[in-house]
Amino acid sequence: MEVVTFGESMVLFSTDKSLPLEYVHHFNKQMAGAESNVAIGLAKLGHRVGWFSKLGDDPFGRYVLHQIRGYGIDTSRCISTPDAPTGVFFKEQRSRGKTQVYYYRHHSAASLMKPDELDEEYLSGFKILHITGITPALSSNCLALTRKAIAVAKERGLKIVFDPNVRWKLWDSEEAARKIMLELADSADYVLPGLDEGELLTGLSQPEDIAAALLKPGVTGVVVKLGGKGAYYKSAQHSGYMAPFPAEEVDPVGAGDAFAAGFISGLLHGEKLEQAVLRASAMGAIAVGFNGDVEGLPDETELLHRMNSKDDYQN
Ligand code: KDG
Repeated sequence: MEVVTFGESMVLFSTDKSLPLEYVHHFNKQMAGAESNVAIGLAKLGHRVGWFSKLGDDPFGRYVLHQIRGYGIDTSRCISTPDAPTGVFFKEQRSRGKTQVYYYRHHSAASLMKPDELDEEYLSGFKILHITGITPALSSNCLALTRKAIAVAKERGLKIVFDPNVRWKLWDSEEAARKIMLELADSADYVLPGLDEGELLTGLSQPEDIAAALLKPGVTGVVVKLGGKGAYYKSAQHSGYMAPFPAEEVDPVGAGDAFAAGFISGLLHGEKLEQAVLRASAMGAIAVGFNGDVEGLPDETELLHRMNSKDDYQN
């Protein structure tokens, strides 16, 4: 197996209309969750992936599980519980490309995940552990689980890719988010912040400064995502700007997860940092062109086509 990730996946109710939710009568049911988005992105590219979580023993939990399993992702370590429901959230479309989410995930099944449920042997079978800053924000037990997964991954030689994925609605304060995010960033091999997340973590505003500050001993590479402006990457040996892929933005939610999936895929292919960022950027550009988190994620052929058709990129 290649990549393992864990976190909360929820049922997402979205709408076709650009309207405040109080005026919406019909919703589309989809499945979403940052970590499962990454898992699906990788599985669609042909990688062997495991994802685990705790789901409610309810129809939504079964729906989420069947969806993820349907992509060929190993879900054998998922736990189903009657003690809490599967989380759900609603996505409001204010205008094209501008969305707002409403969570109903407090005390959800996933927030009940705990460290002593981690199957350490299972983790040994993977090369890369992907974590996000969402899981540690769900509960103190989820934070403890994240810390344990990192410790076990390090002990067993897995590389750790950390995407801060700051979700303000889940944190009590900016300070609480910063403290935990910095701890997790310091323990990762690769850190993938957005520009605002980089600012939160370092207090700096320039991508070069943010990347330099996060490239602490033990961290191999930092990639600062700049949205429509591309990305900035830095390792001890290489650094540079990746120009953006041309993209028509329909729904930006999930683009960061697509980027992470592309980046991890690059690492698995043994690519250098710059090449992995190129792959990541192409994934992000494809993903923003579709409504929904995973619907637009490409297979390897489509991704290569997109990468090869990029006009130019600069160092
Ligand atoms: O990255 C996309 C996610 O925001 C979405 O799928 C839901 O995991 C999610 C979250 O916590 O916001």
